Amino acid sequence: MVGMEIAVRLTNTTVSGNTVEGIIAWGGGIFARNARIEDSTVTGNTAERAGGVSAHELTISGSIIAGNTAELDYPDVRFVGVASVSHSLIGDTSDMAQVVIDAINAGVGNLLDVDPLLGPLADNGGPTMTHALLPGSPAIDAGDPAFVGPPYADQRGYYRVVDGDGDMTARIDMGAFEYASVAPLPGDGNLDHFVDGLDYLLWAELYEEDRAADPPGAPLRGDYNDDGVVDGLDYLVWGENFEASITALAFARVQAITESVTANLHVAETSVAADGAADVAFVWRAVFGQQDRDGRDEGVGRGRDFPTSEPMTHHWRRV
Ligand SMILES: [Ca+2]
Ligand SMILES: [Ca+2]
Ligand SMILES: [Ca+2]
Repeated sequence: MVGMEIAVRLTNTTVSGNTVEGIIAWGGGIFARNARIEDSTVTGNTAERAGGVSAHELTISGSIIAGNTAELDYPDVRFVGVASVSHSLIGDTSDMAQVVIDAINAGVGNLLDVDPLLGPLADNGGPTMTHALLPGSPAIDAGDPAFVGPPYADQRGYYRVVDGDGDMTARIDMGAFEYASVAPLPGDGNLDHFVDGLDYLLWAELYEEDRAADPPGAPLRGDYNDDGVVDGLDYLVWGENFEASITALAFARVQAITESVTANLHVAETSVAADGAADVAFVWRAVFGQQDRDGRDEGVGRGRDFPTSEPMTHHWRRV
């Protein structure tokens, strides 16, 4: 078993359907000495103890840890030592000491012992499967109200800070999935809802970028026609969509459509590979420079965080 000295950092990631078995099988979803879970969803994992997450030092922000199961105790979360929890939902605090629960309650914006109303693991758009937030989920618009990004997209690559409850105020959701969001406008490489000169600069910077060098599933900004390379065809897409924008009102219309079709989402495969293959979850993060709407460009760049985790006894599902 590997794990006690490992640090894991997840951003915009779903950890779903993992199982660990055995006498010291702790942490069905995540088992680490130091775990940092940001804007992520951990659900449907199983272990003897601590079905969702087991860690010594634990930081959870903007995340959902719910719907995990344990044979003995701590269905969702167990930690020893330091924990910081903010703007997150923990579905079942059973077996956690009252002093710990009190400390989490004293944190900012947490929801304890409530059902996040997650859909099944499914293709909800984007390159990877996610658990959608269902209409009425308490996680909708329940993230940090001050959050503006990065990340600027949810796990699917859809716009991140979106008004999900119709109050005309855009606010990030808890978890890896942004409710009522949409795929980016073609040409909107920096995900600011406008197709403008900044997106041209991004395309120019990434021109001839080789997608094969990127981690699987990572969106390639600048690839505006989604054919895997950044070339002159993407410039044409940018030009065709120049000055397009998407507004909060557009999102409100999308929300209404989303609610009418949610019941038709198909149930996707949720089992983990039986061969025990330990695919390491990758974490990508596109980081762009700050710009303002007056057109002043303060720089455009990008980078990615790669996992600090190594294959463990867990069956990591790349999500
Ligand atoms: Ca939202
Ligand atoms: Ca843009
Ligand atoms: Ca392209």
